[in-house]
Amino acid sequence: MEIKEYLKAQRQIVEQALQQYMLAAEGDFAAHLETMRYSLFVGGKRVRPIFCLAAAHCVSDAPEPAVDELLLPAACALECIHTYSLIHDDLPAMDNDDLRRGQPTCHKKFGEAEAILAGDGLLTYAFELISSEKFPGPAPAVRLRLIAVLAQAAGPLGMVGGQYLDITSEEKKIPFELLKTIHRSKTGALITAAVQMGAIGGGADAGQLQALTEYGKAVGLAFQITDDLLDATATTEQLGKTAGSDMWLGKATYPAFFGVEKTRSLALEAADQAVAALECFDQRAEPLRALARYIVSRMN
Ligand code: GRG
Repeated sequence: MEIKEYLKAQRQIVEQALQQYMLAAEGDFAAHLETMRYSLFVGGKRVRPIFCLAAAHCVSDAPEPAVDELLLPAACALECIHTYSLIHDDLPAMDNDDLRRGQPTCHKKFGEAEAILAGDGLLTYAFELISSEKFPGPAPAVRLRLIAVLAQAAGPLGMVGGQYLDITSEEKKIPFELLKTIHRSKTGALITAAVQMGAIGGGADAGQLQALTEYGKAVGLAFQITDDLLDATATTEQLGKTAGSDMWLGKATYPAFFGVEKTRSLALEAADQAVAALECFDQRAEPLRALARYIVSRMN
């Protein structure tokens, strides 16, 4: 299957699950729930849930629909946490952006306090999705491992810590090592967690989990290098978010360190490393291989 068709099909599965598992905007909290739903359903590539399911398919012997049934709430949890991070990242106190996923950002649409709470709601609901027996999921011990992996990746030594380093490094000349730490934690940690959660949920053995972790780290880096590149080279229309914002905010990026051409080759190198980490897998890893190549060739 072509990667474009594969992505379309997987996105549909994720979209349907998000509709199924996300709280409806009704009752006493309807207005608050609507702010969460707005940012979640306004668009998005759904890359993290897709990585999660693809990693599970790569190691599990069960038919794909059965694997999906069990892991979709966890995959949706990843998208909830990612969406929360975008809402908070766009706030005036952070990157102060008006546009996200081609539409007004959550605080532009609903107000700042409402947007902060939309993020908080999505972050917290993510853990309900994985832990509550209301939702399908693997055995309790496996759920616990998924929760630990996700919490660690999203928390102070992962995405939130990376955001802190990013925000406090603006307008500063930082060493390349620090830029790598920022990319690894701010963006890479959640993508690596998505792959690891799929692997764990799909029943990976220790060797498979190790290989998929290497893949996740490399693909996470490739993703953020490409994000840096697109910010510097694509248009606001193509991105659905303000282009060139890294430069305006005085952020350290790969293009700022290496220029556009070298950055492009570093992104490809990271994608190659991701593919190389999958050497021990058979054709069931083909979607993961194609995803690694896709994320460095994407246009948004
Ligand atoms: C806790 C107050 C508070 C704030 C935290 C954690 C955080 C704010 C921000 C996370 C950092 C962040 C937004 C990193 C950027 C990662 C990235 C490359 C986002 C774009 O992801 P895509 O391209 O977006 O997958 P779509 O819209 O397709 O889902």
